[in-house]
Amino acid sequence: MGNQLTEIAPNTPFLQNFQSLHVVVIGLDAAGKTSLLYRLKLKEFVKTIPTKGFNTEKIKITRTSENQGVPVLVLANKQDLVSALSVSEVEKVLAVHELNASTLHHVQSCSAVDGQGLQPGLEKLYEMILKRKKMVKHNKHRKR
Ligand SMILES: Nc1nc2c(ncn2[C@@H]2O[C@H](COP(=O)(O)OP(=O)(O)OP(=O)(O)O)[C@@H](O)[C@H]2O)c(=O)[nH]1
Ligand SMILES: [Mg+2]
Repeated sequence: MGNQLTEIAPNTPFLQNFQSLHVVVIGLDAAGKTSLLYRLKLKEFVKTIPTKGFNTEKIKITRTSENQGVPVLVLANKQDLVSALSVSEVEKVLAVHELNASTLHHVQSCSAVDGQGLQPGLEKLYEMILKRKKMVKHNKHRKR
């Protein structure tokens, strides 16, 4: 699922100056991707059906030098359920520590049902995107 962050969360004040921050949302079947998207867009929990294909045509995931090291936000969804894995368990099963040291990442607990955790998660993602942009710019200058 690919979408513009500004489209997903139009009412997020800190995103207003940005027109084209692209995010790609990936996850297991029934992880809650569509529910999270609706929660962000409509600010409510919407009953979903399994998504066939992708939510947008824009998606194109390739391993190019361009997307190496892009910031990663892991949303540990369904935290309203007692059976949900905790942040540290999710970190462990996804082997987050194996990400390249220069890949900015954050694991955020959240719930599409009540929306908890989504705002801090997006703020962290935004912060990582800005940091990454600065890192890329800095590296370009150093190579000159
Ligand atoms: N309790 C709880 N249920 C959730 C949450 N998020 C999603 N669900 C439920 O999980 C099921 C799957 O949610 P979807 O949003 O359709 O999941 P998806 O990742 O889009 O699934 P696919 O499109 O099949 O890949 C639905 O029954 C949702 O109501 C959550 O935070 N808490
Ligand atoms: Mg879906």
